Amino acid sequence: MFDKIVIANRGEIALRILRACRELGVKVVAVHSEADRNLKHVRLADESVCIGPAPSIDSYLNIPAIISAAEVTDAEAIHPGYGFLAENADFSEKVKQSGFVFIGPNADTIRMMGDKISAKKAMIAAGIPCVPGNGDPLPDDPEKNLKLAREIGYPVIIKAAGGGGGRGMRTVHTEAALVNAINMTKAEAASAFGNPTVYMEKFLEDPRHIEFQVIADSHGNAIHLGERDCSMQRRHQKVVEEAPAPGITEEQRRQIGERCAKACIDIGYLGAGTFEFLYEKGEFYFIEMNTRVQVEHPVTEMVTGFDIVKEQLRIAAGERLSITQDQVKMTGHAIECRLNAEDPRTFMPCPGTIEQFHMPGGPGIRCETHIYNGYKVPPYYDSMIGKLIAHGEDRKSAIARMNTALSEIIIEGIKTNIPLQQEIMSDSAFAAGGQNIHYLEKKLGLY
Ligand code: MV4
Repeated sequence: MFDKIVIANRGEIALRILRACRELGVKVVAVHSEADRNLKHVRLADESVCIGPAPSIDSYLNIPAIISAAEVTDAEAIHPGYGFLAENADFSEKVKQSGFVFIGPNADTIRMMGDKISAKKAMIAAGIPCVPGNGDPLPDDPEKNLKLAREIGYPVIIKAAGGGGGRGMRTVHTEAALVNAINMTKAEAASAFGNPTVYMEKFLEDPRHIEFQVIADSHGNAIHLGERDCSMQRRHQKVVEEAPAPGITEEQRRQIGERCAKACIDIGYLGAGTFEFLYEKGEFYFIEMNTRVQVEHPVTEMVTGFDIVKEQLRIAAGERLSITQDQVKMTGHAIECRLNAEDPRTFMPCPGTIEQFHMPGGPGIRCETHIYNGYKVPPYYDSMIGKLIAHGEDRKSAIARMNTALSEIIIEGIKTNIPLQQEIMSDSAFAAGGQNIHYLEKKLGLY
């Protein structure tokens, strides 16, 4: 195991990684911006290094500053968390070239999954079911594109190879709109991602978002940890996640999960990862792979009892996976509510000082947050200030525990989305389970 690592992130995930390090006896270097001197994990870390001014571009995205911090503190590895540089192939590469271990997949894998066309090609080759559409770059030939769309059948969706996470895509419902839509998406992709390449898929109108957690070691072993349902989202920001996904059978879980694990072995995947699928009419369709630990990883941890972050560290240190697939057992149900510093109705970010904070508790409750009494939520970063996770013997009891925790938690001084989360937890359609990706926005009256 490593003697010392750098945590190249902030907020709740930096604290989560620090706790995993503590359990493994690994010393922690916290790197932080000028605005983040009082972050909880910075106070708890063995050492800390200020890497630049508040704006992320000058600090958490400053590759030379982060690598220098690893050098001056004599650390061995760098954990990128999620967001910031976590899926930046150049960062992974530079970390390695500088003689440190990047806690995540290698640069080639990150690059392959960052390009949605090469990711889809790899998945088709690995036998993962994909959305109808060949995944080839669209040619500059309107007739060929009209023919392809006719074969797929309308509606279709045009997606940028450099996009992902909801960026760089456009749906097309009629033949008359196709050629212009392709040109528009290409122009936007060229300016946003520096890559005009686009591809075409069947547009699924009523899907759920279901993702499989995988983890692979450097000895050719890979396992899956089941799936999460992340369909409760607004503008591509997840709001509630849960595991397992309502209505998914043991057989579906085993079949898709094992294919994901096998795909990891085929592509030489290393570390934790997520296969994102759209799920419609009983079928799974791959859309993207995330090459990082995700915000919602705790729901998987709660139902499997498996520590994903500790395993990331072990694997990066060259150890074998600590369990085999048949040791993965799922117990009960877990739900996560993201807690954001924002207006619950307008969704405007709401930074400021936490005047009062009381953490909820009780059986099956886990609260992942870095906030404390007097902590000042800075305006420079994502508005998520924590996550509340409830585990119960079944979905109903997980919801009941979440409702209890939401009514118990006290966060004063800033506005939060807790009222919204209470509304979702009391929603009859949510209680039924299995709503699609449009449900929350429709409930909120966005469309
Ligand atoms: C789609 C789709 C429907 N059909 N692809 C949005 C984010 C990116 N990961 C892929 N996305 C979608 N791809 C096909 N062929 C609908 C979405 C989509 C979506 C997917 C997951 C979660 C929320 C979403 C919200 C709007 C659209």
